[in-house]
Amino acid sequence: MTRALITGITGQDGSYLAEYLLSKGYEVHGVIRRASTFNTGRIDHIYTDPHSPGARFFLHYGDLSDAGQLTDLIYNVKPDEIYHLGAQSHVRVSFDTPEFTGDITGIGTTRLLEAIRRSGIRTRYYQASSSELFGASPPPQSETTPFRPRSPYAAAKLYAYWMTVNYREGYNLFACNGILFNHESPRRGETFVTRKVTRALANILTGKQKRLYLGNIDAKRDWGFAPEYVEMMWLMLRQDEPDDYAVGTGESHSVREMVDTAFAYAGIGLEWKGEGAEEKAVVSSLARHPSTCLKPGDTVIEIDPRYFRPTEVNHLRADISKAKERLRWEPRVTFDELTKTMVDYDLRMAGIEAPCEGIEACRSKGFLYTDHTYSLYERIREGE
Ligand code: NAP
Ligand code: G4F
Repeated sequence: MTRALITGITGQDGSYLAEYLLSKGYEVHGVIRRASTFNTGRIDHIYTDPHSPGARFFLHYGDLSDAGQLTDLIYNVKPDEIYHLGAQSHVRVSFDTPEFTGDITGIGTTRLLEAIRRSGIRTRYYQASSSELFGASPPPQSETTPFRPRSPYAAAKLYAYWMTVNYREGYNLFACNGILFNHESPRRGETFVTRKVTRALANILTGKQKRLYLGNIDAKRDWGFAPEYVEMMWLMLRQDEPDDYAVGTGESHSVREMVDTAFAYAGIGLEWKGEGAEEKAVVSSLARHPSTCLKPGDTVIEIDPRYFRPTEVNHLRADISKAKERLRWEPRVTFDELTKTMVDYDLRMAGIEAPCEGIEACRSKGFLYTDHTYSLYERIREGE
């Protein structure tokens, strides 16, 4: 049985990857951090008692700041594949915590690579690199585009990228960098912009929230569907030779377009008024949800400069020619379907009937190993 170790298993990607690998018959080990509150909401539904016969899912306490524990873990588990997804992954937060981000996102990678080298095990290694590396380089961005990082997070990921290449070249480690563009899902962290929008939309419809405050709504991103991207991580480790791949959809949209698409799907037309930090969106029409909390003319979105970044990445759009050619990969879920799926789940989570066009689209495209369950969501659905 193939054995995988995942850092960051409690995160968006880690949780989907764990489900995906379990569906392929893997034994999956995950590193979790001790926290004073539960941080396993994304993986509770796949947890099994390690004592039960045939258990294939195991969690271990550890932290990317703790080299000794990482070395012990790797030596004891002896994974065939390691997926290093753990990181302080929030770009805006990295400006507030640059040193911590460098330690965990940057040096944490070296601790793990060293743990592999010192334990002497043979393994395949996936590094969660990021399109943030491209920073100020204009789109489309590919594996050969110069890296021009624009945040402490991106600088830390740049260091981790090159350490991965160095361990591949210096120690013959089968190590791949997946340079992944933004990918989202109903499990996306609540403070990343897409999820912030879809959650706020549901809250506005139920009257729990009056307004959504955003930063730079003209920034453009290449947004894909997270479950597709974890399949790519696995695929990279299946190749004869280790290499680095850019993974995205090849399409980009602004934050403003994402907001318009999400609100329109929930039946709310928006009109944008004003400019810069004074810009706001007011309700221009209400269709599907006759919400008692909203009426035409209501302001639902405002700009809060607190969310601006000292240095912004204006436009990311992937050139995925290499992944297409070498990995025979084509993205399946469109921006429209992704947005609808996220809205569907957040509406349902808020107890509102959802159109379910997004959920149906994902089902029809074969993501059958997951239903995006959050244990919290399950409890709500079952009325507990
Ligand atoms: P995420 O949801 O923020 O998950 C991050 C994971 O890292 C969580 O499990 C978190 O644990 C863990 N972690 C944080 N600090 C840690 C520490 N000190 N020690 C051990 N674990 C720690 O991120 P994601 O969206 O799944 O992304 C996965 C990886 O891909 C990250 O490295 C991210 O930077 C990278 N990436 C993401 C995207 C994207 O668009 N999603 C694109 C390119 C690259 P807790 O749950 O305990 O906080
Ligand atoms: O959703 P975001 O916070 O994602 P960002 O900064 O692109 O980073 C994500 O994708 C990277 C891959 O390119 C990953 F490496 C990284 O770990 C993370 O997953 O912001 C997207 C855009 C930015 O331009 C931001 O300035 O949305 C803009 N934005 C506008 N208003 C906002 C907001 N972002 C957030 N988080 N919150 C806002 O209110």
